[in-house]
Amino acid sequence: MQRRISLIPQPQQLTAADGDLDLRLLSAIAADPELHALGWLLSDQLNRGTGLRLPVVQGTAEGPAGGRVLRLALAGERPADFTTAAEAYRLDVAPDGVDLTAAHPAGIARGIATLRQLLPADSLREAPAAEPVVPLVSIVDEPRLRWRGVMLDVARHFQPKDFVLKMIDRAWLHRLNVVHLHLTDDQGWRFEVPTRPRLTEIGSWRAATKIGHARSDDGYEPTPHGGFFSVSDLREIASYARERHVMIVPEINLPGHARAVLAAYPELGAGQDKPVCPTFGVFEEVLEPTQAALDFALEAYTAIGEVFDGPFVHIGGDEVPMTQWESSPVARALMEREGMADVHGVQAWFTRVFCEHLAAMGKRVIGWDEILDGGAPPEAAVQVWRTQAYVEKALEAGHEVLVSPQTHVYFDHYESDDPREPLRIHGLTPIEKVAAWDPAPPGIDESRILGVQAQLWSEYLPNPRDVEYAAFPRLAVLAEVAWTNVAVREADPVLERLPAHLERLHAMGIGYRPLEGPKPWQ
Ligand code: TNX
Repeated sequence: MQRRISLIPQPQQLTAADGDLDLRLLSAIAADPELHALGWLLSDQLNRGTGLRLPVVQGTAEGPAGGRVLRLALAGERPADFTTAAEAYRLDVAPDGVDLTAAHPAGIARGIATLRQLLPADSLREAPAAEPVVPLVSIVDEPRLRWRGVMLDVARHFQPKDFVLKMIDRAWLHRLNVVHLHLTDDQGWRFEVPTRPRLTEIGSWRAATKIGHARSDDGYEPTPHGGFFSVSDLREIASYARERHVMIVPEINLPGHARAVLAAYPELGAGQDKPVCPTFGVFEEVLEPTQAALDFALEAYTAIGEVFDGPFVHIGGDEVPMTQWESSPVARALMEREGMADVHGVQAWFTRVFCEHLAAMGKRVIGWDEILDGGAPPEAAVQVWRTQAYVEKALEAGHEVLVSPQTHVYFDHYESDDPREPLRIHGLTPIEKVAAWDPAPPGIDESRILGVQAQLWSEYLPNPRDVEYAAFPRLAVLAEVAWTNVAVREADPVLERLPAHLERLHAMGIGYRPLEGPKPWQ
């Protein structure tokens, strides 16, 4: 009988043979020069979890003299960055060594993640706790979708740099390739812009007022809150992610959800002075469509686009109330000058200028699906969180689409209707629903679907522990939905592989939600 190998995501093709390879029989990691950094990361991980020490040496076709090796090699014509082909890899574990080959370093990074899952779960600990033994397998793998992401909302509740780095590692282990940082919202501005000091002096802090979302009886105690990433923090996050071939997509959410900006620089808005929001919801304050507001926004996008060298910048654009613009003489004048059909044109004006500016920096824009309401340049990608109708609308208007429906991938929603579940904003997204989901069902042009992304909105997730509990294990299942073709998923359902995977999460110290039901610690 073939032995059971429980990887998540399931590789597209996996053949197992009888027997194991003990990595202690190897002499080195033999890597192409371009792969040395990844080689050392792998060497360090093996060392931490198993005590094994493998030096990284220059790879050759035969490997270094006198021994079996773990080979990391580039082969074939190099595909463009951010394509599924760039993340394809082949992994052979045989009695005479390990061979990991790919056409692009990103594929090697994905193969390393699979290799780490082939090791015993305890090898994912931070202290030597497992034997470095791997089953003999042959894997040929490539993701179904290009963008497989998770969003951290560090705006509603700030989450420290170390937690962001940990989530990058967890994304990597699950062969996710995007961590989207929601850096600004009504409740806080979370990164330093040296030319705009008030953003972090004022905009990153909020007072201890009662948090009352839609419900005022939610039991949440008022707490003061704050924090932000310095430029050095951002640089550290950027290089940590880059080494792991994980793309950071930074979001500066404008022109709505802007109360933290307006608390710092009230002259950019139309209303009276108001503090950084101590409550959650949708607020009517927006940027006024003035040159000063544009200058501010472009300065902020430039700053973030320079730190994160990935191809995308997220401009937000969700839930922008039109009320202030409807009564603003500045907005009225703009509408007349530009011949806008309605007030949604004002948002479209912001979107267009942001796109042009970021395009000049070599970036692509992505925005929430509300950017469709007034129209957006077709090269902007659209992250659809509302209904399937917006997927169709976006595709019809020529956009590529990141699918993130709140019905399936909002992991800030309840996991069951058990009254012992920790307090959540609303919604119900059990893990079975995630596992059964096809993000690009037949009839949709899959080539225009960028991918899928889970959201961890943090109104009700005040610290990393809460975020972890909400994220896992649903995020592991989502990683499979994003990576693995439907037929392969159906042949070996992910929920049956999940119990073995939970041992990995446990070894990594992740406070995940147990499958049998909530065990809130509060
Ligand atoms: C809607 S999704 C929002 C967020 C909230 C979230 C809560 C989106 C683009 N906007 O501002 O945090 O719902 O689930």
